[in-house]
Amino acid sequence: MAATASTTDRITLTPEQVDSFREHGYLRIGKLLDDDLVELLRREYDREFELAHQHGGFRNLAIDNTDDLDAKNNAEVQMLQIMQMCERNVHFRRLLYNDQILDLVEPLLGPNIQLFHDQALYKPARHGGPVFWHQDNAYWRCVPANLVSCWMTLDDADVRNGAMQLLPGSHLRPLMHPRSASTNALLDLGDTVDASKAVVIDLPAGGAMLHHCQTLHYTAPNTTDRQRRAFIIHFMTPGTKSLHSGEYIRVSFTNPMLRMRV
Ligand SMILES: O=C(O)CCC(=O)C(=O)O
Repeated sequence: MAATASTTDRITLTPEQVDSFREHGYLRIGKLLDDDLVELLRREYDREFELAHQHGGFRNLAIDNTDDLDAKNNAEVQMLQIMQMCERNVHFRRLLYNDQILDLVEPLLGPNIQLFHDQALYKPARHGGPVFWHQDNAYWRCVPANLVSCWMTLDDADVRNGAMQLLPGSHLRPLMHPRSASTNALLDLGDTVDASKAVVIDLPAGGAMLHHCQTLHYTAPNTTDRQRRAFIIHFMTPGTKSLHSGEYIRVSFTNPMLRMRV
């Protein structure tokens, strides 16, 4: 089955790209997943969200955290999140171990790569909500703060349907984040961020970009007729500690080692 063949022609990071990531805190990769794989992942993604709409197991980040399924499903604005797709779907679990993706992450994170978590972030057509300006590590509180995320889109993404927007160089300084005024599910740095300096990363379906866990980023509401289905893998080095628990994040089914070279 061609769909399990994974990525397009092998992409390796050049030393200039690694330097650019270190300087700017992100890197646009471009087309990464081949069209057969994108088709397969779209079907599985839609199936998981359909099941989630019926039975729960997702959050609508546009509204306050709640288990009320009707409230989540019927909210006017929909910024939908399924955490750990890898625990419910083998195709997304397989993607965690994709050598091409790990080869992109290794020069940035080192040879031993552990999963922090993955997530699907879905902005439906016409009423997809924003993800406000934030640094991921303001949510996570991990040390060392050197996690790397691979953000992939299953649809063409541009500024109008929720492409990633980032502030270059912002990963060098952690910031305190207030809760959003509109939803307690999100943090929001609001207009303390100079959004005029933002870079928009347009990507084709199957495209990818990498960002550091302190790089400021934002995605706009989706008011177009096109959906925007994103899947993100957050990678860390073994020995990362969560300041929420005060504990090292142990290797487990939920936090597997994805690559080990020792
Ligand atoms: O996909 C989005 O809309 C937001 C993504 C994001 O915040 C992240 O990847 O950390």
